[in-house]
Amino acid sequence: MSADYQVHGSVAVITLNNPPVNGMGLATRTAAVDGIERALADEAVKAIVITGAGKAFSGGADIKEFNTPQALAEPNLHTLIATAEGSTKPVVAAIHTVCMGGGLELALGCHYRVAMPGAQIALPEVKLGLLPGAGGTQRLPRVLGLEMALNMIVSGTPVASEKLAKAGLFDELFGADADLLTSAVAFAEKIAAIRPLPKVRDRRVDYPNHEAFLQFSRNTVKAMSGPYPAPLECVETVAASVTMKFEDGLKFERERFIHLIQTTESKALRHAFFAERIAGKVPDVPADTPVRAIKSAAVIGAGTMGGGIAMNFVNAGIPVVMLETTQEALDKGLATIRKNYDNTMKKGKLTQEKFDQRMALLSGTLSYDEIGQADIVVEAVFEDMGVKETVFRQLDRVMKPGAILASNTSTLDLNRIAAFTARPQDVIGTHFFSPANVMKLLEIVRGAQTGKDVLATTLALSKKLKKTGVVSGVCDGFIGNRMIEQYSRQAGFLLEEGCLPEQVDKAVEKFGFAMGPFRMGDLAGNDIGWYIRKRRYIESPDISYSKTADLLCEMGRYGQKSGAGWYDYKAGDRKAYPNEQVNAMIVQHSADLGVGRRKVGDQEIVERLVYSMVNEAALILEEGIAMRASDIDMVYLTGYGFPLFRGGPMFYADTVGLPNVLSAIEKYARGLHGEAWKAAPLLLRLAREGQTFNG
Ligand code: T1G
Repeated sequence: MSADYQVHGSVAVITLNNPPVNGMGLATRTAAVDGIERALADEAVKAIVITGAGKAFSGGADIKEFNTPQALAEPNLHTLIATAEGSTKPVVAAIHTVCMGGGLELALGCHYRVAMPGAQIALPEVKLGLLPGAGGTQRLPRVLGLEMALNMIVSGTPVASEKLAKAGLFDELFGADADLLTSAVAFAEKIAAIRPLPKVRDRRVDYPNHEAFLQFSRNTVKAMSGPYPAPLECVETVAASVTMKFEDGLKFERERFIHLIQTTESKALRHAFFAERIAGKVPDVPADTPVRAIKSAAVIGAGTMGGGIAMNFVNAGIPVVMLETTQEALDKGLATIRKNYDNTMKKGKLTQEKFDQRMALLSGTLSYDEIGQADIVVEAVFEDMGVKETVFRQLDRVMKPGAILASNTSTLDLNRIAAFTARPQDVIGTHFFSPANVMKLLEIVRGAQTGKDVLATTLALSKKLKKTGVVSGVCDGFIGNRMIEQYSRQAGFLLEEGCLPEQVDKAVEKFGFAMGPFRMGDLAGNDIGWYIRKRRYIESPDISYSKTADLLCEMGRYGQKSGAGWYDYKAGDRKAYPNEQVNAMIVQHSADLGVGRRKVGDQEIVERLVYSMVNEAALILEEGIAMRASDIDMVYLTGYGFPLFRGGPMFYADTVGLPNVLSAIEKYARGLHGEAWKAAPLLLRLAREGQTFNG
């Protein structure tokens, strides 16, 4: 778990070895420094090669170590790089597959760099709310020039090594069939006696009139970086590579890096990075659980959801047959998909060849008997248990043994749906979010009898469909919709107490949500919530709701699809215009309830919408519906437009401090509709113990 040392002829080879991506944690840094010192002490060694084992040269500093003592413990990354650069024998970085972040910074500190084609080269720190903190902002411009280096650092986007062949980063780019170790050792022997040793730090960055370029860069980056401080810090530190001496630039970079690593935005981005990766891990389903082959799919229902779902499979190269009840509905569904791809092609994001390939993977039928051989079938029909029953009884009849039977239900009891079949172990929930071909989130609902291999297969499939798969247990609304239910309840109560839709939406959008609850309702369709509430009024009469949203639907104002909802919409214009009748209805409803309207501040609006979700999430965690708080964060970051720079509702609550969240909840429990504010036991316990949701 560190670095291996071997001598090949007169060349010492140090192989970074910290799976999975040779993150440069303390043990790896220590072993690499020891290796260089051992090579320097060995008179038989004339040159040194540093490379990486497995699937990377190095993915950079070990992010898991950040904000812990190990991250800065000696030898830190600066010391390792200085040891390589200060070596009296030439050090060659032999790069393959992935060379990123601190890995590239180490390579830049070496005297020479050789690489295989196809390696991903990047300084992606900005994506973690950071900047290259081990000399990258000072050395990369000295190799690639100011503009190319600035673009790579501010975007964090990987560049394939062969695209940098002529940019001066590599002293040699080997052929695709070369053996990297053999070629790197041969290169090292070739340059072993050359002096002086070339050091990137000795080069200069020449860019005439650089101030004008840097000012233009500042203005451009400031305009696009939103709430994130890192992009602009990247510009300022890269600027130092031109305006300061190397050592001063290095010092300045270090200062700004240490500032950024403490920011909430960076901690949120790092939290999301790991949350996305751990979401696919299920403690009782081993990583080597055998998965079923998914080479073909069927989708029941060619409506908005069914069409979007089908596109996911087609985009992943999996043939799909769509089933509808009428030729007209089927033709409409297929035509919509064709139009979507056509629009993408018109935007230049899809070639004609790809368009044809995808359309060739798509077919339709009216007969259940024609879908039986599909490896997975996803039902995307009307959200009504009776309709689901009819469909699943048919699927149980026609689908081949071993086919996975998936439901796209967004709230209904998956165990009841599974019970309509003789094979509940093959039934699972795959809750896509609209538009299904765009939204990354896929809630994977694990039924009481869902087989472990079915769950493992569906998790693997979510990756193939480029979705973020999050496992949920069975409850009304699963994770996302169960929480958004509380968010919507509070939004309704706020209308009764003194707010209008525009004020609530603006407050929540200022907090960072992509869209407030009322604009969202108009987009998704207010009648969907209306239908679910009517079911809930019967099933759970004890739960109070504001009737405002029902009154809106009784006015026939279902949202954008009916041309009017909480707001008015004009043809071809997605802007939401407040409507006087709706606002009058809201004010009148308060009077009918005998509720005196009052001025409500933005903070109360945000607290009531976000903390009501956090409190419900604490119950979801406690009931084991979600496996971990970070999964809940992933649901909201990838499916509900929660602001990424706040890390998700649970991370945000941790940032605010659970005792503060609890005291706000206790305050609202004393107010109107206090019945909606019963603090979850888990929240009470964690707040009392000074703990956090994300540990
Ligand atoms: N540190 C620790 N673990 C890492 C890691 C890293 N840098 N990169 C990846 N992992 C883990 C990841 O959590 C997962 O773990 C496994 O590796 C596979 O990852 C001073 C401060 C390298 C392109 O930002 O972009 O250097 O789930 O599923 O799709 O200037 O990982 O298996 O337990 O993503 O093949 C800068 C981040 C760090 C690169 C591989 N470097 N990583 O993609 O696999 S900061 C980065 C990636 C830094 C210096 C600064 C990708 C990848 P597990 P994966 P992949």
